[in-house]
Order: sequence, then structure tokens, then C-alpha cells
Amino acid sequence: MSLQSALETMQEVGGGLKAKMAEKANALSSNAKIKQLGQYTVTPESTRDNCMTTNTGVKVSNTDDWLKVISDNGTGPHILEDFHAREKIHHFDHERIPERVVHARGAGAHGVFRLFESAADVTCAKVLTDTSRETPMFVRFSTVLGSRGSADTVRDVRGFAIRFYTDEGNWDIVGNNIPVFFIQDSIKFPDVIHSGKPEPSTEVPQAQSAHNNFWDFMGLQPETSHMFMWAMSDRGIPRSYRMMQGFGVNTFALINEQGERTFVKFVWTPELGVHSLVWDEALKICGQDPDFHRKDLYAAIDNGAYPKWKFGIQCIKEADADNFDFDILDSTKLWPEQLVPVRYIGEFELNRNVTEYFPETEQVAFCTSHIVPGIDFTDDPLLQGRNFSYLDTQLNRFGSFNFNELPINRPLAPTLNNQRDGFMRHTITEGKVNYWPNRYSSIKPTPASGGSGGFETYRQEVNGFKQRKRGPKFYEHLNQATQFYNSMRPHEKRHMTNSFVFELSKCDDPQVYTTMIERLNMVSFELACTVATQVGVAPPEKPFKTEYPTAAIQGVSQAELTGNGSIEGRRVAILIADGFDLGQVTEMRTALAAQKAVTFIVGERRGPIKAAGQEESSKYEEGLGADFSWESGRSTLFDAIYVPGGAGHILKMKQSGRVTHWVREAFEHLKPICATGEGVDFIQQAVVLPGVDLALSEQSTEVVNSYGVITSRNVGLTNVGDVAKQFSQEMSQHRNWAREDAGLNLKV
Ligand code: HDD
Repeated sequence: MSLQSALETMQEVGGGLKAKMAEKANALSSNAKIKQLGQYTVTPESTRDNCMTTNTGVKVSNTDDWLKVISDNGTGPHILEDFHAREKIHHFDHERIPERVVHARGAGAHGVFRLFESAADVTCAKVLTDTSRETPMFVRFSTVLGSRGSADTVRDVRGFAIRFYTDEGNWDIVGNNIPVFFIQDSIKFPDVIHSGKPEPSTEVPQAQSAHNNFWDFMGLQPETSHMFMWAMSDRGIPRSYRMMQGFGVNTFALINEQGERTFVKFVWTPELGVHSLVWDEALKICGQDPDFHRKDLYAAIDNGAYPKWKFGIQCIKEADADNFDFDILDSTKLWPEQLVPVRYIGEFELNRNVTEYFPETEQVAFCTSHIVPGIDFTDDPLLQGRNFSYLDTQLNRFGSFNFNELPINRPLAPTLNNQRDGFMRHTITEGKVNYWPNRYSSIKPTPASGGSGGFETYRQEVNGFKQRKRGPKFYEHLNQATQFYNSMRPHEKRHMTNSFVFELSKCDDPQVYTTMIERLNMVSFELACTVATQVGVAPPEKPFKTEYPTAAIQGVSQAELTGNGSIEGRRVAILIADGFDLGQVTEMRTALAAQKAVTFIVGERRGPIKAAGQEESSKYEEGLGADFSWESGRSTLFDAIYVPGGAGHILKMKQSGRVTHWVREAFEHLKPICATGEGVDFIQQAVVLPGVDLALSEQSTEVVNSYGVITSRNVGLTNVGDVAKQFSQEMSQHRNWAREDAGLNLKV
């Protein structure tokens, strides 16, 4: 392949793919909710003559100078009369609304839900029974503790709130990426959140659970044990919002046509698998790219790599409700899949980015109480209080009950009732009366009639005494925490141990970390001993229990959730300097682009990098344009690294400590690394792979895969494809845990 044709091929790969994606994006831009939002969307073209106006529609002639009384020296006092200037400043002064008290930092996207199996046996909710429907959705991902301006990749639980704009009204599942919660009763929510938020005396730390107050609360409140094990696992540092499971956490009820009740938990699992960052990487990204997750989501959707989740239900019949050794209404317990299998009945895809952040992602107002006929609440003591809190908090954020009239919250189902007026009322309702009953009876409550009639609460018998108490099974807090730990693979256990060590080492009050070691001993003697030694506390003398549970929970280890082998949206850095082998780069890019991975050229400088053979040319613009320089990019922001051949470029790379660090850091973070031709020499210099002499492959076209480092020294153009195949296979597994098991990551 000539240099010229190689460059042209690369342009075609990029251009063709983009055009195809744009086509798909247009086709998808028109679900009913998107059309509805279109009525409220303005563009420069929708104005008169592209002219800026005031908020009352008057064309503006000057927006740079406040109206003044100008004296001879060219200055003078402002005039209050300037209605445009006052409107502009007033508006700015009032631009902020209170940020969410939790989950303040978020990223949203639009999508669509498709049902492939009717759940009519358990519910009459049309959204879960009518397989011919496509239901528009809006989803918001978030961190919990940090404020709006905090970083994305902190260790934290992630919010995963999903809204279905059904024909019967909005249905929200305000979920998380972890299936259990810290506390059992909603009255304790302010306590758990206060303990995690910045300490009141100093307002530090920001977006961190690694401080005295958080671990003080965890140590003193045994019911948190299961959830803090999850938060300290890899689930607390997801690689991408696209690679997280979602859980409704609370126990809801489904009601079928016959009026029968089934207890249900909702779960959704990503097609791309559940994957996480490694801790060192997550920490670095907080500084290198605090918007890492929101950018990742935006870029994937923008490039047509639409993330998808299978949507499932776990059901327990009313008659079986008492047959478990935990209370099925306790949100600190999950329903193990081996006991209650997930029935996947649908899927959703996010296929459209928001047009403007504030009116969509910031103003979306989720409430657990937004349900539709066929779905109902249970006595889950966490859910009951949530139903109160979400509506209350929206009133604080919006200052008015009319927040459901905002475009993003407005249901697709028509709304009509006698609730009128209030701040910022938009709707104009015809008619003479705003009360019921009235002499016209034009609108009236409608009796329940399956999924399409009025909402009717399940007829549940309730009797008892007013008390502040929980059911007897609520008092067992440790079994599932231990079972979760038992379910982890060795590398997952190692990561958990290290996170406890990190977090508790940030606490400087010995009472806090000593109590926490006691608490950990209640979950696992082994874990408590390892953490204690590292944190500087005497390990417990003996196990807290004579026998800890030995069972594991199915489906909770991320090793069981690696996805469908796709590498869509994976970011691959190609490291080059002048004199690189353009043929190899072209072949590799084409092979990866075919699988919708996104490649980036990272060069010795940004701008054109000359391929071997082009070096003599004096024209600056010749060469392959680098997206980043070795200095401006960082290995942490990519999923994998490729170093192509080219004697000249390898010579330069070997002289750069920065680019050597790139490869070593990626190796330490267990990422797939690929090298061809002379690129292999560079890898050999940068990392240590015991028992593998990469030079051996010099004489053959063999592709060597050692701990996720894929090399082919004597690669002919014909087999870059084979190398790419092994490279993408390795990428689809996300990280090479065997490298960590062998301790190689720390030997670079
Ligand atoms: Fe909550 C926001 C998830 C318990 C009170 N919560 C909020 C959001 C998510 C969750 C994802 C952000 C929604 C968005 O993107 O706008 N919360 C959960 C889960 C819980 C949970 C999965 C356990 C099952 N929450 C919980 C309790 C209470 C609250 C027990 C109060 C008693 N949560 C709120 C809130 C927030 C909120 C204060 C703040 C902003 C908002 O509601 O809209 O009402």
C-alpha cells in the first residue's frame, strides 16, 4: 500500500463511519418524547432574521455597552432605564437553582425501551405487557456525595435513575449501580448522607467517603455492612456509565389483571459488561479529566455506539414472601439469583444526547412515587420514606409544584385535573370549574380497569400497633456481607482489601478505624486481619464468629458479567513519532474501527507526524495528524495502547521518559498493549514479562500474547488483522487480571 493510498483509506474509514452514524442518529431522533421536546427547542433559525432579542421578543441592537450619560471624556454613570442590561444581569444573578442535596453531579441521555416478553402473568402495566410498544426514556447517571463540580471517577455509589414516558404516565425507577442500600429505614437517610458529605466544621473532604465521619457511622451502624462491602468493591469505580448494572433496590409490587400481587425487584444489565477502573487510575483521572464519565457517555452516543441494557424482573409470589432467611422488604439485602432468577423481559438503548444540559439533565425531577397502574409500592421501610422525600426535594429545587410542566418532566400522557395556579404555571385550562364534584362532570376519576384505567392501590390488609420497630429478620446484618465477599475472585478481594486500607488510612481518629476493624471481623476474619495490619491496628485475636457463611451469591462478581465481547466505544491510543510505519497503523485502525472502537493518534507533538519515507519532506502539513501529544494525553484516558513499527520512530520513543511512562502506566493498570514490528523492541524495554523473550518472535510472524501484551515482531501487512483480532479479544475482557495475580503490574 502506498503512503498516499494508506492516508486516503484512513480518511475514508473515519468519514464513512461518521456518515453512517449520522444517518442512524437522524433516524432515531424522532420518538414521541423527542418530538414533544422539539416544541420547546429554539435554534438561531427559528428567530427573526437571526437577531438576538430580549426575553419579551424585542430585537437587541447592542448588548456590549450599558446605556450611560456619556460626558466629553467618553465615560459616565449607568442609566437604570436600560431594560435590556437590567434583564441580562437580573437573569444571570438568578441563574442557579439549589443543586440536588445528593446525586448533584450527573449526566443524562435519551433512549427507548422495547419489551420482548410480556409480563402479563404478573402485571397489567402496559409498558411491561405490550410488546408492540417502544417507550421513550430519559436516564440520568450520577455520583452521590460530590457537589455538581466534583470529579466523575471518585469512589462512590453511582445513581442510575431511569424514566419511562409511558402512554399511562411517567414511570420512574430511581436506582443505583449497587443492588442494596446502607440503611433499612428512610429516617436514617440524613444521617448516612451527612456522615459521607464534607465534615461540617471544615467542609472537607469533597466527594470522598475516606474520612472519619463516614467510617465512624459505618462502624457504629451494623446494617451498613453489606453495602459498604459493595462500595469498596470495584463497583465503586466504574469504567463507564455504559458499563454499569442498574438496580431499583427497593421492593416494589406488580399487580396483574386478576388483582394478584407479586413482589418485584428491577434490574438492568449492560450489553458491554460490568467493568471498572483500577484505583490508581481512578485517582489520577479525577485530576486529568474530571468529566471522564460524562464525556465517555456523550462521545459513545455521538459516535453511534449506543449503550444497551437488558431489563429484568425478579419476582416473588405473595405466598412465598416469608420463605427466605432475610426479609424481602429489607433494602440492605439482595435476592440472590440462585434463589430468585432474573427474568429479562426487555431492553433499552440510549441513542440521543441532550441538547442542553440545564433544561434536561438538571431539571429532570425523578420521584420514586411516579408509578403507573399495574405497579405498586410495598411496605419496604426505605421506599415509604423515599416517596415522601423526592417530591419534597423537587419543591425545594424548583420552588413550585409546577415542575412537571417543564419539558423534560412533562408526561406524554395528557394531564388534566383541578390542581391549578402556583409559581410558573404554564398550562391554560379551559372551563369554569376547578373543583370536584361539579355541575359539568367533564373530567372525573375513572375506575381501575387493568393497566389502562385509573390507578388503584392494592387492597392490602393492615393491622397492628403504632411503634418504632422493624420486622425480626431485619436485625440480621452480616450474612450477605460475608456471602458477597465469598463471591469475589482473588483480584476482586485484593481490590476490596486495598480500598479499605486506603479509606481507613485517611481516618486519623484511632477510635474510628479500630471500630471498623471490629466491624470487618464480623464479616470476614481474613479481611479484617489484612486490613488491620496495613492500617496500623493490631489484627483481631480471633474470628468474631465460630462459623462464617460459606455460600457465594450468583451473578455479583464482575467476572461473571463480562458482556457480549463487544469493544464498541473502547478508546485505543496509537503512540507514534516521526518515522512510524503508516501501513501498520492504517491496517490496525481499519480493523478496530470495523468493531466501533475509537482510535486516537498520540504523537511526539500534536499535528502532523511524518511516516517512514515522509521524513525528508519539508512540508509541515504532511503526515498523520496526532489528536494528542505524549505530554497532553495520558494513558489513564485510554483502554488500550498500540505501538506500531518503524525504526526511526522507535528510536525517538526510546529516548522519551514520558512515552515510556505511558506504556508502563498502562501495563500497571492491566490494560491490553499491542506492538508490531520494531514497536516490540520498545515494549520489551518498557515492561517486564517473565519467561517471555519478545525478541524470539523476531524471525516469525507468530503473534505472542503474554499477560495481555500482544506482539508480533516480524509482522507482514497481511497479518496485522490477526494481531488486531487478539488485541480486540483482550480488550473485550477489559483488563488482564492474570497480570495482577502474578504481581507483574508492580514490577514495571
Ligand atoms: Fe435517593 C436523589 C437513588 C435512597 C432521597 N436518589 C437520588 C437519585 C438517585 C437516588 C439515583 C438522583 C436522581 C436524579 O438523577 O435526579 N436513593 C437512591 C436509591 C436509594 C435512595 C437507589 C435506595 C434504595 N434517597 C434515598 C432515601 C432518601 C432519598 C432513603 C430519603 C429518605 N434521593 C433523595 C432525595 C434526592 C435523591 C433527597 C435528591 C435529589 C432528588 O432526590 O431528586 O430526595
